[in-house]
Amino acid sequence: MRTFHSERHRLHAPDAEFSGGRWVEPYEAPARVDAILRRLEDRGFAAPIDPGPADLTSIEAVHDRSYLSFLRTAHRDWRAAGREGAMVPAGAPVRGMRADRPPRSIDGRLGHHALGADTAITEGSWEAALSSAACAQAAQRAVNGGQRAAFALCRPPGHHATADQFGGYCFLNNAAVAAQMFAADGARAAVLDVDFHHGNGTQSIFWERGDVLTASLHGDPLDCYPFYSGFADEAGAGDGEGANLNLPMPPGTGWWRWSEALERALGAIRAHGADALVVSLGVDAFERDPISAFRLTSDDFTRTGAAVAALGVPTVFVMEGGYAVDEIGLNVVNALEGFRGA
Ligand code: Q9C
Ligand code: ZN
Repeated sequence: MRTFHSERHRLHAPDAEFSGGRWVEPYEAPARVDAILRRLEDRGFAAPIDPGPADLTSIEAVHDRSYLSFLRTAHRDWRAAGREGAMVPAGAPVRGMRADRPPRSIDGRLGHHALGADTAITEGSWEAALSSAACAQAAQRAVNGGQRAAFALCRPPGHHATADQFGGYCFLNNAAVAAQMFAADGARAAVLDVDFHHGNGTQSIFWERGDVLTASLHGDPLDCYPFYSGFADEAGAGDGEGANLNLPMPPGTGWWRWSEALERALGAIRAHGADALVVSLGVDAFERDPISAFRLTSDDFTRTGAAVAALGVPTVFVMEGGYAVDEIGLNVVNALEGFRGA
């Protein structure tokens, strides 16, 4: 299986994350990728391929122009306003306020496009986000060209990013970009999101589209980030009505409950008639993930890969979350090998 990776992900590496009332080492850090690369090599995967520059066409098809131009110059505008360091929003247009009037001020624009304060924008964040999307694009092209599957080692991740908002460590929705490329080629695409957190960005991007099915397995939003999205009654709207499936599960969920939900999602993907699949491959459902609450074992990721392979649909794996750095490589490679071996 070809894997795509860009060293430019290192351009996004904030010093700290505000979490639980204090500044901590960011959970979403370059070491995650180093660990995955090491394990891919150990297990005999071919050397990862650099994707080259990103193509803006499919990125502009899933994100607003105004959001992309905000991201492109955000840190420069911040510096021009006399600020230093990373950009973290101090406010946002919450209930009762105006989200329909994009501000001129950089502080205002920052809040306007933010999902929360967990994701800092640094000088290199835009370049890193582009390189991440480029990995998803290159993997999609490989599969579109006849490969059974490909792995995009995306960092930063993408599935929380909406058409016009960043957060949950995400800037550009890499999985949505890949799915959009399949759809633009006339495929019936599906996105299966197995990251511990609800794929709110992917859901919202395809909310009114019936051509791309979105299905997500995740921690119940009553207990888990992103809290305000991911409930079972969110089914899509308009042409997209019935083309979104949320499978929230309680903290403590292990393989038995989780695999049942996986089978439901796979059933929906079959019923959709999908002929192209994008897997948002987060491995934070792992039992020792530091910010998540499910109990999948490393072997459960092998089983997951095998279950996905049984669909028999050309598949792009897109890296999302997973914060147990000591085991992230094992869990990712297990999923890919489970798929390959099935
Ligand atoms: N400081 C992904 O897995 N909440 N994003 C952090 C701990 C945000 C996770 C709480 C979690 C975002 C791609
Ligand atoms: Zn996650």
